[in-house]
Amino acid sequence: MRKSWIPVGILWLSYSVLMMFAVANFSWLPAEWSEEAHVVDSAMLLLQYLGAPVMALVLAVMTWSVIGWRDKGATRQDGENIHGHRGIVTGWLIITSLLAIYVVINPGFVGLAEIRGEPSSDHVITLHGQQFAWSVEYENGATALDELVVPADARVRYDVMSADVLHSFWIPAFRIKIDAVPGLTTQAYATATREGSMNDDVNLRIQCAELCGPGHARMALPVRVVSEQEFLTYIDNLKAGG
Ligand SMILES: [Cu+2]
Repeated sequence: MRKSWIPVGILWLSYSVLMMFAVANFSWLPAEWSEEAHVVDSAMLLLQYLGAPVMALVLAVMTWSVIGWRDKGATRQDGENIHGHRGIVTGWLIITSLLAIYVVINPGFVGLAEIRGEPSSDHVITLHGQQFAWSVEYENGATALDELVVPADARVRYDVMSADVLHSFWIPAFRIKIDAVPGLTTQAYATATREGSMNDDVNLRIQCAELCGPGHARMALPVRVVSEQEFLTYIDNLKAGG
């Protein structure tokens, strides 16, 4: 038994290296359209790096259970009892606790401070969620139901409200998400980095991210990022027309 930890160790190391190589070289994350997105993406990346050796250990033990610890048919009895090992248990607790505390602080607190620590904004846009649609209210009072238009290179504060049940305001391309809670106004910040629309990237949309009823999956609204000047013209026209 003791000797088989050598192949398990080799498998663990190999799987870890392989997985970390995959994390480093392949990105499964969608394109970033906001300044805040990199904070979330780098947190995701860090968690993948930290998770790789853990998953590798599980896979290594599983692989060796199939190959090395296979019951060759000689016995049909319970295996040897394994009793606790104080050193392993203590070490495991200390290491995992330290890791957990580390990720709570960074990227947890540090990332949150970077995304929403600075309460200033160039524009405020209010989003009203209700089963099963979003309506947009701009700072001049103009409202829209067909799309959300936001200025590029400007920090926008999104005030989010709900008229009925819990919803969640989420723009995947911006990597921002905040619950829409009846009776409360919740806030999120995002600074769009370039112009574009849902035709360029399907993630450039508001998507409800809190199961709110049968129409939940369709509770989406296209997002269009335009220049600041275009944005101001748009909301002026919207007000004049509406
Ligand atoms: Cu929903």
